Amino acid sequence: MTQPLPSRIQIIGSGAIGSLMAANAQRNGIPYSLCPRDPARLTQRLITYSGQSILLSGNMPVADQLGARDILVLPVKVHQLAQAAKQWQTRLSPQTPVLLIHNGMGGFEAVRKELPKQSLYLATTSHGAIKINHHEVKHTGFGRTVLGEAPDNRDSHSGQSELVLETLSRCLQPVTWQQDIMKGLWLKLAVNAVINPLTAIHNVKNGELEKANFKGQISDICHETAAVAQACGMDLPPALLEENVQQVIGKTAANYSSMHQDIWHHRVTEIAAINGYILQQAEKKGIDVPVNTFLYNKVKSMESRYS
Ligand code: KPL
Repeated sequence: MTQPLPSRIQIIGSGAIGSLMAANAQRNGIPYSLCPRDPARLTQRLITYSGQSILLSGNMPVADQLGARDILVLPVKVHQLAQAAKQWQTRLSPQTPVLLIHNGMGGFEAVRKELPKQSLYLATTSHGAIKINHHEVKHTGFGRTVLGEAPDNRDSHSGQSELVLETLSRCLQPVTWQQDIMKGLWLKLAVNAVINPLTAIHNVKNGELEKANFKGQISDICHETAAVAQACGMDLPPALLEENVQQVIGKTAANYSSMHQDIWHHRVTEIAAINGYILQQAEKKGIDVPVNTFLYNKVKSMESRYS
């Protein structure tokens, strides 16, 4: 049986993960369009994980309107999502699936306000990619991706989930479908709550966190995050979070995390959607999270030096 493929994927922005998806779409014959906020920053080349160079020669003009067989992909930071969704509100057919892929939490709630009836799909990935200059992206870490449907999707249109799964499996493989995607997002939240602020604050690659001096702090962050997750109805024991964090550290040892890169390039980080989200939920549930609070404040003060 032939698998369904989209007529096009419209990717918003021209960041590292969106560009990686575009290059893989091109390799697999899926029409795509990258849509940078600043046209002077359009990614034109990807250096693959094995060191090959791929010119993004197939980039199509930005779509005026998207149909049932197209997919809108929003690989942007949580704080940029509401505006991006607003811009596309009137350009989507009721059947166009919208795929969100970002670090941290709070993204789908922001998009849902703008697109109340659209079918939303949520994904998280541990692939590492870096924008090395305005026009080039390097795939630095071969990770994995999990995908699922937003918990409040109304009736999904027939074939939509298959279409999104098949497409993402070609653009960000390997992809696992997760029935309870919120659990997958919490697991990734714990990974980002550890790796991102610690690497940014200490100005180190992910692999440096394997050293013994970080062990206690990593364990504390996982215990705090597990307590908050539990209070939010997610059964994720601290030992499971810790094991998963250590695995990702090992697999991405040679990478600089996205928060390290954001601080380095004086960009707004995702701290609000990562440790900030944990703080928010902890406050609602009356849980103390001193280590997450310290990391949040520290990264905020680093950001405030340039923003
Ligand atoms: O998601 C990441 C990030 O840098 O944002 C990890 C998995 C930590 C890889 O660096």
